[in-house]
Amino acid sequence: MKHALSALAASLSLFAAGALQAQVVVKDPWVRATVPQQRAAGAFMEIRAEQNMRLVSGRSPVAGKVEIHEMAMEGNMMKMREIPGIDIPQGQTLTLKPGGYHVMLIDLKQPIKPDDVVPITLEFVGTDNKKHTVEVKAQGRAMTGMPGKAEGMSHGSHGSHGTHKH
Ligand SMILES: [Cu+2]
Repeated sequence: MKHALSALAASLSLFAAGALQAQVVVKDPWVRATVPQQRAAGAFMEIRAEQNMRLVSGRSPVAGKVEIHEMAMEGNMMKMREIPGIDIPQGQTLTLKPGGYHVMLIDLKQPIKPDDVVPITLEFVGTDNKKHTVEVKAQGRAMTGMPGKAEGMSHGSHGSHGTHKH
């Protein structure tokens, strides 16, 4: 009995240590506010990994599905496409931003308005093959007031994505 109790105490303190030491830290998550008829929206953020991590999937209560996308040149057009995951080396920060990697919320169940709080669950896999789940609350942001070169890359060429816009 004594052994069982000390084993329990040991596993509890291990658990506490794991919980305190975040292996992935997400900063400044936001989702582009939608325009009428738009059924998908890009989510952007900074992700810092304290150990080697791979972002592999996501989910959100506001979206039918969540994909990981990248923007890439196809011929002379900028297009986005789904990718299986993004590796983040230990100690590095991956920036998801317009014109680059992003998390795509698809089949939106409701419009996303500026200042909406959009919960997104991100799933990472570490080198130990363990899943790490991070809950973020992304803030809705309107397209206006978002200056930057990325904005100039028209997403009108998103043929395969229908009404998809970033
Ligand atoms: Cu996308």
